[in-house]
Amino acid sequence: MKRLGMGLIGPGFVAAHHIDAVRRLGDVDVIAVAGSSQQSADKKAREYKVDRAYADYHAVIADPDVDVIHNTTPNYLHFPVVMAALNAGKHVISDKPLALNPDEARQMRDAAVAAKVAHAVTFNYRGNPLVQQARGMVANGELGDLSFIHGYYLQDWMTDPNVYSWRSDPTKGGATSALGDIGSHWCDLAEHVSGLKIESVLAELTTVIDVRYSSGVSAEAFSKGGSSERIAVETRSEDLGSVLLRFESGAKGCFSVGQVLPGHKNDLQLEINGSACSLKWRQEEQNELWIGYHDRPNSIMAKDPSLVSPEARRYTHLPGGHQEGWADAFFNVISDAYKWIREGAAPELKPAMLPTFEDGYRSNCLVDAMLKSHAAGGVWHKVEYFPG
Ligand code: SOE
Repeated sequence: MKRLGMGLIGPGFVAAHHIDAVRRLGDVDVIAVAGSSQQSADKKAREYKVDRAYADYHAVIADPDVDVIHNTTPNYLHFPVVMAALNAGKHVISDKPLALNPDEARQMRDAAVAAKVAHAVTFNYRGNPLVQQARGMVANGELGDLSFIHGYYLQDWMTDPNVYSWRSDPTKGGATSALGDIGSHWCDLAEHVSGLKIESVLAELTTVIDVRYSSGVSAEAFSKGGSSERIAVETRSEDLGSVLLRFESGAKGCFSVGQVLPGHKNDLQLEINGSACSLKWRQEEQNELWIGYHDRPNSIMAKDPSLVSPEARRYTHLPGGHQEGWADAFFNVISDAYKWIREGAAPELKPAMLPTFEDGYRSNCLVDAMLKSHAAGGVWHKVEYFPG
């Protein structure tokens, strides 16, 4: 079997996990990385043990040994990088949010479909076996009619005002912070697991820390603020927010996001209540799925290949009691993307779990509706989305 070549553009926090995941596949070579300068690219190439380092992302895209581009750049570069890769006929795996706004994301979706290549967005929480177990249970009708879909995604790594990165800079991160960075994951998961689409939203957003102190160097996610000399920068994008949801089926929902909530590290929770039972999955305890009943004791399903459905089983890698984690779920998404590539990337062959640019575009539409709802004073706003 021909080995595939991978090229990575934008080596930040998550880049190492893209590289680990493709190396774990065993039949993909990490050919090259591109950074913002030759110096940073060389440094990352040494760190990741990659032979080729480029200062210009066009060079990775043009490299004939690269079949698949992984885009891990700051948000404002997603559009030019991904469009250049698609124009060159390369398969693309991009970080979320797919784009700065729905218009860009729609163009990226359309270009990917026209290029007939594989396209994926790293909504990586889908890759967890118990998320797929929950999705299967809902799809099989085991929950009955769904009434309420709710939860949160809370973090604390931006609590320190000395944490300043491109995410807080609207020219680089976009108009949104918490919603785009982590609310996008929650909404994707809620729609993916429930099988229902959010029809309209009502958002209340806040910027808790409205002045941050920049050292001039963009901080990686989860890095500490540090103590070098800094300049004050006003931040306008939300670091806290709550959103009410109406689903197309009539089901209701709500979720909160926050990046400045001490003690919450990567605290994503999704709960779905149906007429027959409820399900709850929490990222920080991802090897357990809570099942709630009205007329018998509640139970916990462990991530155990001998207990989960066959569809979920293929995303487990270890026997019951052997904890799997964030990187394993991330690997599952990358693995499905390469499976799709190997099989020719025809739309009908896409693995059901794999999030694509269609999902990335949809996510941009959801966040945009939330921003508009808040800007209008917290009123219901219909999601504007044009399926491909
Ligand atoms: C930072 O908030 C971040 O790294 C996100 O960008 C990721 O998508 C999420 O999985 C973990 O947190």
